[in-house]
Formats: sequence, structure tokens, C-alpha cells
Amino acid sequence: MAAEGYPGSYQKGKEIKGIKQAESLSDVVVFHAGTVVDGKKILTAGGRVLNVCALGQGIEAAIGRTYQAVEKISWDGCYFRRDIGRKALNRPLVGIIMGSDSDWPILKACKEKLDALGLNCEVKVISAHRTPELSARYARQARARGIKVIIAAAGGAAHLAGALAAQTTLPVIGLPLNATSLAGVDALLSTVQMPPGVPVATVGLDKWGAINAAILAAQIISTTDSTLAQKLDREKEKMRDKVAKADKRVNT
Ligand code: RP5
Repeated sequence: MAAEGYPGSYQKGKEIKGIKQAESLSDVVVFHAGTVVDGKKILTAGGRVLNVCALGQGIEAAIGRTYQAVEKISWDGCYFRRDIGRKALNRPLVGIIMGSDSDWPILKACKEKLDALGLNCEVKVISAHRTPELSARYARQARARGIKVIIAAAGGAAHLAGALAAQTTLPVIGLPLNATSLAGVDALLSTVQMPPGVPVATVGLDKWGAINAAILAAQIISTTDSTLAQKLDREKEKMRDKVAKADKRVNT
């Protein structure tokens, strides 16, 4: 108990009910300061704040579990904020980076797929060649900012994905685009053939690749988010149903 051995004198306060029950919820910890243990009771000792933390499969589940515990804690005049953790729900988990705004018509499909899967993303124009410092800074800071996967799209001599991957240990998905008279083969080859130690998970060209980049990012994040994993399972089921219907159509 944080309150045990509380230094100095204290004014006996009101009993905090529920901390024992909250402790019996798995994956929940209640930190409390400015409290004292009086026999079996935990008393407030000056109107301090309790900090309730929980683990969960994904942020939403963790927030739900936290408030389950909060509901069990009470004392006269007790109140609690209902918005804690909400900001984390809106934080981008995927960074979509493109070499030019001329790439956006293709990248829209990637964002739309992420939106459909309920994954927040940020979209940025950063060029490995025209803004190399910015590209390095973005990649170096991405993990600390909460980004889990970077999708990097570029056409021509496309070094963006590789340049970002050189600066981070986050997974980088490379999306080659058809932007020159070489029809995307230039971008594909410059994105895919990375030297050992700096992997770039390269998807197919253009719109197909844009959609697959979003799904692959979701699959990576779903390894620690069971709600997202269930959404992805449902997507696969829909595809299976569609193929089954098509099979039926051609056989009737
Ligand atoms: C790449 O060069 C960009 O990703 C884009 O695909 C291509 C052409 O860029 P703009 O000249 O249209 O800006 O860096």
C-alpha cells in the first residue's frame, strides 16, 4: 500500500471504499498518495488524487477496465474525470508519408482503408530528396510520438521508404508509385531492394498497394489489439462470402 508508512501527522479523513475490490480486478492498479491505512480502512488524508491504471487489449479496452475500477471506489464528495485517456484514442498510430502532394490521389485509398478499420493516421508530404532533414527528423521522432507503423509512398527514384527506415526501428511499409515514364518499375526497384539490416516491407504499386499498405499496417498493430484483430477477421470473412457468391453466380 502506498499509504503505509505515510510520513508525518495526518488528519483522519473519510473512508475510501472500494480500493480492496478494485485490487481484486485483474490488471488494475490503484496508486494513492495522501492516504493512510487505519486498520482495514483506507482514509483520505487531505483530499488527494487517486490514480487508477489498467491494462487492456488496446487503449479502448484499457480505458473501459479503468473506469470499471473507478466505479467501485467511492467516498463522500468523491468525483472523477471522465475524459482520462480519451486523447490517446485520437492519437495517430500510422504515419502516411508521401514524397509529393501529386501522390495524394493514390494515397487517399490508403487513408480511407485505415479510416474504415478505425485506425487514426496522420498524412504528411515529406521528400527524401527535397527535404532530407525533415525526413530524418520525422522517422527519429515517430516512435516517441506514438506512431506504430510508417507507410512511405513515392514515385520515380523512390528513396523515401528506405530513408525513413534508416532512421527508425518502427516497421516501414514502402509503397511504390507509377509517376514517371518508367511506369513505376523505377519506384518498385528503388523501394524493394534494401540492404540487409534496413528492411522495408514493400507492397504492390499504386492503388492496390495503397490498400494493402493500410491492411498490412493494421495487421501489424493488431498483434497487440484484439479488437482490431477481430475487425480484420470480419474483413476476411466478407471476402470469403464475396468469392462464394461469385462462384455461385458463375455456376447457375
Ligand atoms: C517523388 O517524385 C514523389 O513521390 C512523386 O511521386 C514524384 C513526382 O513528384 P512531383 O514532381 O509531382 O512533386 O518524389
